[in-house]
Amino acid sequence: MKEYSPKEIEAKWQKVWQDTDLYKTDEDPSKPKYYALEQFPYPSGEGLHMGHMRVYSIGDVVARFRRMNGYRVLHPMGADAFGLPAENAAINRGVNPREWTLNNMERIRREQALLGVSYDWDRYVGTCLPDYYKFNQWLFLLFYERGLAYRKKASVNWCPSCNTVLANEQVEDGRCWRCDSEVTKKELEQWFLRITDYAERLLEGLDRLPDWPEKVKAMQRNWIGKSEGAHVTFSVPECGDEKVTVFTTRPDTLYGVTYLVLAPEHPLVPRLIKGKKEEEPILRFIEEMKKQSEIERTSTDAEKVGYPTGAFAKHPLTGELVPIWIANYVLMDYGTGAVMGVPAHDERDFQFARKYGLEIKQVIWPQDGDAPAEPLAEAYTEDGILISSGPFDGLDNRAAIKAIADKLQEQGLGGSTVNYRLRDWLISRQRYWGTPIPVIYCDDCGVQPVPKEDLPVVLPEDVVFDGKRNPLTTSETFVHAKCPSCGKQARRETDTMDTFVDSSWYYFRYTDAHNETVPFSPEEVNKWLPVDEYIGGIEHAVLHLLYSRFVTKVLYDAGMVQVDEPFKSLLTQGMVLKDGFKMSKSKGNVVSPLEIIDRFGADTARLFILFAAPPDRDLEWSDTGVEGSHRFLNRVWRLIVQNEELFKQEFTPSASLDAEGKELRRVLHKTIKKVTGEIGERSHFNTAISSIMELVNSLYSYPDTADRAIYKEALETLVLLLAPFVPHIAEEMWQMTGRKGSVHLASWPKYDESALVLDEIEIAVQINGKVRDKLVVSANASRKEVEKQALSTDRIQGWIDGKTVRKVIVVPGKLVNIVAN
Ligand code: ANZ
Ligand code: ZN
Repeated sequence: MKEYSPKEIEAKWQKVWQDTDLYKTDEDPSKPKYYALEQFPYPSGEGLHMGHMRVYSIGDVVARFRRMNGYRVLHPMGADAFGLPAENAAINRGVNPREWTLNNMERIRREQALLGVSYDWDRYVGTCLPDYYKFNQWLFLLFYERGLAYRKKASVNWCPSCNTVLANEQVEDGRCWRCDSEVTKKELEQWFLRITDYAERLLEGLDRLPDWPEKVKAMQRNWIGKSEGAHVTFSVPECGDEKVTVFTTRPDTLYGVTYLVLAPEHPLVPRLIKGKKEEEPILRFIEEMKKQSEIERTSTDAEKVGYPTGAFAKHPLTGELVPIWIANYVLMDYGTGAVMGVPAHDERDFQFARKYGLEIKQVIWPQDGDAPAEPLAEAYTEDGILISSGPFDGLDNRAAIKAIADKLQEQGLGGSTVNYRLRDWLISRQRYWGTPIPVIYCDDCGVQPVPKEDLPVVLPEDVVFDGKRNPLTTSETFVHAKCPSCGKQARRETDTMDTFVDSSWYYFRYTDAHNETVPFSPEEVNKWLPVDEYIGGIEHAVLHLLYSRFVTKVLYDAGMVQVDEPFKSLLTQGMVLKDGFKMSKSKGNVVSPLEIIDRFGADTARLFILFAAPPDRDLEWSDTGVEGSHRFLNRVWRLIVQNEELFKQEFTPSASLDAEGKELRRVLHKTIKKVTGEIGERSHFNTAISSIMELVNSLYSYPDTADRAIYKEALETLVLLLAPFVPHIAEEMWQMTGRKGSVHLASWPKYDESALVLDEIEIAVQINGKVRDKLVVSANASRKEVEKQALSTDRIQGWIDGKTVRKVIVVPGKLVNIVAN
């Protein structure tokens, strides 16, 4: 018998598929569209790991399943190819970052192909290639024209090890997302994209994404951090009535304000302390605060440290004077950088007031009645009735939130407002291996965007990589440019873009990958978007997924796309673990996909990975599991090879099947139904596979004497059901069945609901409670009929011989109990 030889058949079919362009995107407009997308890899130089293997296997099942179900499917691949590792390789090993990256891209592409994935390689997108990053620059200019790209001096996150600034989204617990170094602050002139303009729409859009994991949506909502409240404006009489505005979520507590607190970095601070005895120590304190991280400053158990400025502010409604302090727990980049202190009703303020002996004034009281005589033992943060609040006394505090905000609005002293935690997206990077920001600085004309017809601004090669400065600043040819407006000598921007800009729109580019004039044409993009299933890691829950949603909304506003949410459904795949830990070099528990493919074949590797867990759960690597998958494929293989003769024969389906034939038909249709639902509706590939395994068991135990037509049909259907999971062996077996064409273009089997109904069932026959026989009866037989049949079998006759039957109990569908003595 022909042996199952994965090496041979996998290489063979991969070549055939490539030579026949089998996975070229079907553009037939009469078919419904389906866009299946996996996050593209970063070509790091380490090749494919198990995480990749998992995500591509999942995506490939989705794409193949949809193709067989009559969809025109877009299933593209590319590489997210800019970024630091290429540049670090240049610094440490003197290699050329471009060559290094291109080699790695080639390698990962080769390794992806070994998995037998069904990509349309003609639409390949590599973000470091000038024909792609040209349009990164084009889009930057679009943002600039729309007032959504701007430059400002800001205190930004600086990673001393990566030698570059980071976006807020790239700082995790005060550390660099890439290298884990502690992030510090630096004052720099930087480019930002105005994502905050879209805060509300980014929130609202989440409500229209029922097929996204709740967890990811919650993380995005939390990141955007919407908070409803009010602005309240105090004035400082001793500083020429200078205004200080605070943001509060509790304007109802306004009459309880006993002091103001400014962030140490607040611009008013130097003027408040000028020439006072407080100036010296406060300036020292401010310097110290600059070194503390945001986390240290704001966590509730962190020590609250403050200084009085010696200045006073006037309360907007009472006209009372309250002292102005500065303190570590107020951050400059949240709200207005200033807070009104209400110690009676805010825990942090309470601690602060206790520590520094500031007045605590209660203005909300749980009951309708007299004001409290006792001082508060802790902050009262519940709802209640207003007291000591002038004209608002007796008002329910919820109503007072609005009433007081309205009053402030009326008097021009503030009013209701919404605040977001989200900050604008800082995209400048002081690094070489990225998209140059297309801007020129002219002494006479100022900031000049590079005209679109001059794109791309190409990365120069005459640069020095010494790890001490941005290499772009060392290129004479790059830095000197002509002003696009007046033609005089000018200076080119040397910052490059955050690589998350590159990946925020690549899924649009796939729809029109070779367009040379625009990033993509509306016509092509609208044929495919939104992405129907996007598969990737949870680590991008906020970063990539938030940026992509933002960019999509801007392109929607610019009329370039018809969707304002790019990813209809999101599948975040779990991790691959070994011995309970995430596979990683440092843990030394890495299993290489290529080794597994080499030993068992890609089909076994795919089957194992898809069978071991549902896609969104963590998966525990198991050598015995891999061997089990391999044995299963061998078992299927033998089944098909054994029947090669059968496939040459034609059968006319018989009008009435024998009992075994009927049962096989039932199992077959049950399997089709199960597999179809598990792939198409729930993405539970593991349970789909286990029901295919049961079908294989039924085929093995099917008697030679039973109906052949249904047996042959079941074998062929088995091959179809396996095709999305194990594409090579399925293709080979499909040819053995004598069918023409590729199994991957064949139609997915349909199930017949009426075949699922059991028409015969097996029941037990007991005598005095002990099982003595089994009986096959028609599923809709009456009690009387069942009783009659049970009493008439030879075995039962033997058991009751010489006894008197006292009673017969029939439990429909289960058993018959005969009482006899
Ligand atoms: C007075 C007040 C009274 C407050 C009260 C709360 C309770 P979220 O929900 O996070 O938006 N706050 C405002 N700006 C701040 C800053 N830059 N740094 C630190 N704290 C700041 O919280 C808003 C509340 O956090 C605001 O409402 C303000 O304190 C404080 F009984 O104002 B509240
Ligand atoms: Zn100029």
